[in-house]
Amino acid sequence: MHSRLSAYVSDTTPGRGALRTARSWLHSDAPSRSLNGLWCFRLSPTAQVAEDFADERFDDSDWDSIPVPSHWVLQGDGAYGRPIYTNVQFPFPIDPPHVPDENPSGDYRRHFDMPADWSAAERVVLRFDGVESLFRLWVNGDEIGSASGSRLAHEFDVTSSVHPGDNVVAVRVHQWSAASYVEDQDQWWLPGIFRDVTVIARPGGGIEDVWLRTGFENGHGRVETEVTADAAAFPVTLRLPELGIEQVWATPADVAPFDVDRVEPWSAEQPRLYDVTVSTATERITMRAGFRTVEIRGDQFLVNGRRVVFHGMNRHEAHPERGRVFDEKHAREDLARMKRFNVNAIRTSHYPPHPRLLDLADELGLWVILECDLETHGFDKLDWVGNPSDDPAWREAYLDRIHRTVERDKNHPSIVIWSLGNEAGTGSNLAAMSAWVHARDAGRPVHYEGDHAGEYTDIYSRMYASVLETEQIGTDGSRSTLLNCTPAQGARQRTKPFLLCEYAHAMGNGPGALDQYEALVHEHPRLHGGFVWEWRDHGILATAPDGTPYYAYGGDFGEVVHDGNFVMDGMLLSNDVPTPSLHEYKAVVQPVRFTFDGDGVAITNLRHSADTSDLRFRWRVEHDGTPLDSGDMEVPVLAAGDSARVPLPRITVSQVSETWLTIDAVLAAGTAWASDGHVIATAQLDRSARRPAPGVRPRTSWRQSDGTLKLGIAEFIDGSLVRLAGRAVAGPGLELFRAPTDNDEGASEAVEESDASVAGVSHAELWRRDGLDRLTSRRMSVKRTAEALQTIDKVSAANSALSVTVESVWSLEGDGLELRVEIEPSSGWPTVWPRIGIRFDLPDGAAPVDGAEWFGLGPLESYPDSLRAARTGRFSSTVRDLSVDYARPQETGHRSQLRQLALTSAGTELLRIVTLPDSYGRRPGFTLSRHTPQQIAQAGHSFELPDSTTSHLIIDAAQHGLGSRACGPDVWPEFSLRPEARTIRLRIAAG
Ligand code: IPT
Repeated sequence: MHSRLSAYVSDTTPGRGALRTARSWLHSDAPSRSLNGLWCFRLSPTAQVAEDFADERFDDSDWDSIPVPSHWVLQGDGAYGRPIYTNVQFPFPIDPPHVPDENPSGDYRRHFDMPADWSAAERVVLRFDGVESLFRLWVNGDEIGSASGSRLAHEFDVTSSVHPGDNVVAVRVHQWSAASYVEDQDQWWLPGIFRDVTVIARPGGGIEDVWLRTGFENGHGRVETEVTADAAAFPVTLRLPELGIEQVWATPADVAPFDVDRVEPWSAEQPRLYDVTVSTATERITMRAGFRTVEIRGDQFLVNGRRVVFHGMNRHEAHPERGRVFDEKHAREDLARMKRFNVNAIRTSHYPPHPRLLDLADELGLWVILECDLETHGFDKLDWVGNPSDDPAWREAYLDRIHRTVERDKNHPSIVIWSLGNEAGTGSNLAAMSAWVHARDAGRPVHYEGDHAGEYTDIYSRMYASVLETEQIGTDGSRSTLLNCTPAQGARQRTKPFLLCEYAHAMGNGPGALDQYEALVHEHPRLHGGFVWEWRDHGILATAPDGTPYYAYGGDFGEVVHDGNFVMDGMLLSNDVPTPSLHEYKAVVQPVRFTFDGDGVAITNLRHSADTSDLRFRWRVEHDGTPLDSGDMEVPVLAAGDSARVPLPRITVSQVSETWLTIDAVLAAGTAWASDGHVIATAQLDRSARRPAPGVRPRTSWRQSDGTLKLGIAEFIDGSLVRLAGRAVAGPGLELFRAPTDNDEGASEAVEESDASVAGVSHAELWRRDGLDRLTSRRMSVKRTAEALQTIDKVSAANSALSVTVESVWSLEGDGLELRVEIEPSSGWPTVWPRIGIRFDLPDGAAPVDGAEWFGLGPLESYPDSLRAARTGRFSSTVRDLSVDYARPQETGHRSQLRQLALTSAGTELLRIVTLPDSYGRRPGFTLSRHTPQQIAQAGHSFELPDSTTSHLIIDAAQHGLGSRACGPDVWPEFSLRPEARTIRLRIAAG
C-alpha cells in the first residue's frame, strides 16, 4: 500500500484538522442546515482503490446513493458487504496499529446550498456526530482534515472553503483503522456515517460553549456558569424565567455563581427541569437545567445528600434495521419502557449515545453513567501485551476521546458518573484520562471497571461478581481478598462505593438470582446496585431462505470470525418484546416493599427521594383465581425510606378453594412514561384454609395384564395409554431433558466453592454425554385390578448403566381418573438434571390443542430462581404465546406450581387436569409446546424448527434453575436440581 495512505490509516492520533476544543451539543438559534439525506456513494474494496479514484472525485455520475445517517453494510441488500459480529475478537489480524489492505472504504458526496446571508457568519463549521471508523473530509475540493472516534462528535472549520450558493462536500470513510483497535466493543462492526451531519453558521459575538454546573444543597440551588465566548460577545444574559432570574454579565470577569431559592431538585424519580436561556446580542442558547449535587461521602454515592441505588441497564444503540442509527421516537419509547419496568439508570455501554438521548434521560428521569468510546478487549488474548491503554503513542487519542465525551454532554443533570470506557486493560493513558476529568469536572466521579486495584478511579466497580463475592465486597468483617487485588488494594477498594457495572447476563432464558443481588443492596449500604447486561438483543432483521423474516446473529452473515448469539443477551428481544426476565426484574426492584404480618401489612417506600403521593394502593381477593372482592387501601403518604403498617381488608376465606389477597401499588395519575393505573409494585398473601391432599389408596389383587383396557376416559393397549377422552395420546414418558438455555451451555469457571458447576464444562455438555436427550425405556411389568393399571418402566440411555425407574398407576377414584407417577433414579447419577417431568404427546387430530387455561403461577414462564414476577392466579394463553421466541431456540414456557390446567381447542376445553401436591406440599409445573425439547435443541433459529402436527404437554415435578453462567455464576445450589425421587399426581377429566 501507498506508504502515505498506510501511515494515515494506521495513525494512532485522533486525526488532523478537526477543531480540538470540543464543546457541548447545544440548542442554539444560530443558523444551521442538516446534511442528512441522500448522498452519492461508492464503495471500494480497499483504501487504496478509493485513493486511486481520487482524481475523479468530482465525477459521481455513476455512483449509487445512500442515506445519511446509515451504515453501508445495512444498505443495498448485501451489495455493500455484511455486518460482522464479534465480542472480544478482532475481525482482522492483531497487528497494531495496522489494518488489512482489504479495508472497505466508502466515498460519500453531496451538494449543499449555503444561504447568501451566511456570509455574515464569522465561521462556518461542519459537524459530524458519528462516523465509523476513520474519515477524511473535503469541501469544494479542499482537503479539510480527518478524524476518528466513531461515536464522538467532530467539528471542522470550513469557513475558507465554502461560499454562498452551491458547495460540494466529500467524505471518505474507512471501515478499519488504527482506531478499530480501541473500538473493540462487544457489538456489530457497522461502518459508515451513522449519525447526523450538520453545517452550522457561527455568528460573530456568539456563544462557543456554555456549561451550567448546577448544584442543590440544603434546599437551595446553585448555578456556576462557564461561558466560552469572545470578550466582545459580552454582555451575556442568563434567564431562568420560572424563577424570575435574570443575570446580565457585562464582561467575562463578571460571570459569577449565584444561588436560587425555592428550587426543586432534579432526581431520576422527579426529573424537575427548568428552562434556561443564555444569550448574547447575536445568539441564544436554550437549555434545561436540573439542580442536583453528586458526591461521594465515605463509601457512599449520594445525590442531593441521599444514597443512590442503581437499578440500571447497560444500553447499547441497537436497532434491527437501522443498527446504531438513532431514532428519537424509538429511543424515547425505549426509555419510557425502562421506566415502566422500574429501571432507574443506564450505563451508555460502551460509548456516548446520540446526544439527544441525554435530553430524553434528563426529561424522563434516569441516572446515567456516561461512558467514553473506548475498548481494547482483543488484547486480552495477548495478555494485554501491546495494549494501547499503556502505550504513549496512544495517549493523545485517549485524551481526545474523553475530552470529546465530557465536553459534549457536560450539561446533563442525568449524568452522574463519567466512565472512561470498557475492558481496555489498565495503564497510564487511562490514568491520564481520569486526571483530565478530575481537573475538568470535580462535580462527578470517575468510573472504570478495569481499574481493579482502584489506582485512579473513584468507584469500586466489578462485572459478573457472584452473589457471595458481592456480599463480601459489602462487608468489612470478611477477610476474603477481592479479585485482582492485593489485601491492601482490597482495603482501598472497600473505602469506596461499589457498583456492578455489569451483572445478570440476560442471554436467552435467564438470568436467575436477580432477587439475591437485590437483597444485598438493602443489607450493605456500600453496595449501590448495578447494571444488567444488557437492555436489548442486537439481532439484525434478515430473511431465511424460505422467506421467513428472522433476527440474525453472529455467523448468519458468513463472518470468518464471529461470536454467534452472544450478541442476543438483552432483556428485550430484538423486536422490542420484553422477556420474562424483564418482568422478573421489575418485580425484584419494585420501589415499594410489602411485609405481611398478622392482620396488617407494613408498606415501605424504598425510593431515593420521592414520597408515595403519586401512588394508589388497590387490593383484591380471589378464590382459586376468581375475583371475589376488591377495593382501595388507605395508605398514608410515605416519605422516601419511611414505612407504615396498614390493616388488611377483610378477607373471606374459602373452605373449598385457595384464598389469595393481592395488593398493587399503581400510579394515581399518568406520567410521561406510563398511564394512570400502571402497576409499580405487587404483593400477594396466601390466606387459604389448609386442605390435605387425599392419601393414596392401597391396592391388592394386582394381576398381570395385556391387551386393551379402559379406565374412565383412558384407553390402554398392553399397558400403554393410547387415548384420552376419545383423542389419541402418546406417553406419558419420562422427560429429563430441556433444550439447553444459553446459561446451560455456558462454561464459565466455577467462581467459588459453593458453586454448583463443574468448572469449564457446561451442564448441557454433561446432559448430552449422559444421554438425557435420548432416553429409551424398557417395560418391566404391567399389572391391573378392576379399577387400576400399574406399569413399571426402566428408563436409560445408550451406553449408560444409569437408569430411572418409573412406576405409573392409573386408577379410578370416585368418578375421576388419577395418574400417579413415581420417579426413582438409580444410584450414581453424577450431574444436575434439567428437569424431572413426564411428557404427553397429543397429535392434532380434528381439534388441535391450541390453548391453555390454568390456575397456578403466571402469567409468564417462571423457574426456581426466577419466581418473583409470577403470581398465583388464573391465566390463559395460546400455545404459541406460552413460548418465548428467544433468538436461539431453547427451554421456554415453564409455568410453576400448577393447580388446574385445561387444554383447549378453539376455546373449547378438551382435557382438564388437576394436580395434587406431593408429600412435601409441592406442585408440579407445566410446559405446553408445539415442539419437543429435542427438536428445540436442534434449531439455531426458530425458522429451523420443523412443522409440527403435535402438541407436547410436559408436567414437571421439578426444573433446574436458570443461573447466568453464559457469562457469570451458575445456578445457586438451592435452585440446582440434583437427581432425586419425585412423585407426580394428576386427576384428569374430559373437558
Ligand atoms: C463483558 C463486556 O464488558 C460486555 O461488553 C459484554 O461483552 C459482556 O461481557 C458479555 O456479553 S466482558 C466479559 C469478559 C465478562
